[in-house]
Amino acid sequence: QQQAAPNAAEPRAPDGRRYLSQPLVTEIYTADPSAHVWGDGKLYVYGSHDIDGDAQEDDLGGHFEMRDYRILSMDKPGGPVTVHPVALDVDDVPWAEKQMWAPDAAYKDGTYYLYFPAKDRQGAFRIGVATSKSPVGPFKPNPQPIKGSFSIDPAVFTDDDGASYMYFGGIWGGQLQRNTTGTYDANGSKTDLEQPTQPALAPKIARLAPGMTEFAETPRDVQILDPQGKPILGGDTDRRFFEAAWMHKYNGQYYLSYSTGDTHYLVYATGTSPYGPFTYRGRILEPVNGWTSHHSIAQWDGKWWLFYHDVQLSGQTRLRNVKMTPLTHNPDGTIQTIDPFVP
Ligand code: FUB
Repeated sequence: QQQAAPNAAEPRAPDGRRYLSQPLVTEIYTADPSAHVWGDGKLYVYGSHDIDGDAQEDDLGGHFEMRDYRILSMDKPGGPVTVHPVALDVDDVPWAEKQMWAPDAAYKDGTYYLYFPAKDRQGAFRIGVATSKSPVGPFKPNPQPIKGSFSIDPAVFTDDDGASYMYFGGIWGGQLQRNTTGTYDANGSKTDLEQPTQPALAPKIARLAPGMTEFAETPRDVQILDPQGKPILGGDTDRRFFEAAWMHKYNGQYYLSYSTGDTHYLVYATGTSPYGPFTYRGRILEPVNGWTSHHSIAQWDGKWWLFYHDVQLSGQTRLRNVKMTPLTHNPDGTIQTIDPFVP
């Protein structure tokens, strides 16, 4: 069989590999896509709006200097993508100083909620909430961060019974390791617990109060176990939680997925309750072109999709672009691992 001639214009990764999918938009840099389908059947992506700042790259993500949010929407898979105007700017958030990182959104009773992490003036990440009557904003922020919130990467999951839960947290620049006592410790470890043979730091979960703007309970740890039922350890960097928690429900099972950060995998663990415990099952996405990997999983138009990002457009860690690709659950409940490149 004859091979198609390679297309010189086709974008390739620096090592020559061809990309599995193309950026959803090219006019702005976008990352950390949290995808949702609300009542109108369109798909909305609530993500980070990456910008090119002055900060040097460092291990704590100081080079992610985002200041606002732009929401994307699509009417149908493969159709045109609309980039909506600024939905929320850091200058409109009284408590926030900088670094508007990965957000998420929820809908309840005619109101859309945007949840977002940002650093306060003490340099501590907190999680804020803003509301709008439109899925694309503009959003009006509450004057204070959510009481009891800390760290980054909020992901809000609403269960079939209407209860909503926020998963959140991230180590290293996400500061989970600096929030182990209930108070932010600016002098705490830069990375993690620094105890590789002890259970790794866990993502957090808190049920949201009916008004969706406060925690209904003190955040608790989400336990992630290996298939033998033992906690995943801090030194198990191919499987331990780093950041980017996401929850989806499939066939009555709860799927917690997350990024392993410095080993660059998106992985998942399953359980029978939104609180866990969750058992590690495998990888969803192999490493992309770029340091960070952050995703969401949503059902749309009768199919399941993975939303993720890489740095195809810029080649720079700080300037990412979101993508989407079909995701498949196997009959035994496992997820087929996706390679972000084609052979
Ligand atoms: O976009 C800034 C940070 O990078 C996110 O909060 C992390 O999940 C990582 O993608």
